[in-house]
Amino acid sequence: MTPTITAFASSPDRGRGLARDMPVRWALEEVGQPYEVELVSFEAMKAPAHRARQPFGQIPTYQEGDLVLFESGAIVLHVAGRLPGLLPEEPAARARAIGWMFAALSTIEQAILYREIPTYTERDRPWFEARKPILDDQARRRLADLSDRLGRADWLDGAFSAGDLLMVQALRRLGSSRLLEERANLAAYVARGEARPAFRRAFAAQRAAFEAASAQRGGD
Ligand code: GTB
Repeated sequence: MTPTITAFASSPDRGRGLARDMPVRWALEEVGQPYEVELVSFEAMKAPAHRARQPFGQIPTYQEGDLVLFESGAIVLHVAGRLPGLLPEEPAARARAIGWMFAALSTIEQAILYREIPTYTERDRPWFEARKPILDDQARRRLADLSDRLGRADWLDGAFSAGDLLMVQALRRLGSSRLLEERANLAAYVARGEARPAFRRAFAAQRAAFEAASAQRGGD
């Protein structure tokens, strides 16, 4: 059965592959699983029909027969568990790869988002300029630890895994920020992930969806 995922009809990231359908698309491409995409508007996302599959009114979701899943990490884990390519067979290595998935989402991405979100929500507040370097340093500490662990390796624990997929995607949120530039091995790690054919296919697909939506609106 071909799974269907949901993604933004018109992504606010303007096709930069930062929305959370991107790791799901990437995982599906890595394991060679064809998929369909249902594009949803902001309005449709908040409607009861979509909330029945995603309680928070967000994308992405994943439907495969009777199975309906939300949370991009859970979806990537499900995809990685169904088909080979993203998790090692050996039980201990598999458990460690899953550990890296959680580290990506709850340790690294969390620090990146703590730093990023106030730039949207608190920019005009009197404390913002004083708080910014504190948030930068918190993220920097996490990145330094990750950089030390990665060292000169290509991937976090042997072969490329779902842990690397989510970690690279989390680091992509930093864009071309100096925080990534400061850690050359992490910048190279992200570039290695982005060079994977599966990443490129996923990226092209979400970019095409954004461009089609933008052309429909008359370009912007
Ligand atoms: N924990 C959930 C998951 O991982 O699936 C989080 C899902 C989520 O945050 N979805 C966002 C959403 O639907 C889109 S991806 N937001 C609409 C809403 O909450 O009303 C987050 C996102 C949005 C925009 C950018 N961007 O513009 O760069 C990047 C990431």
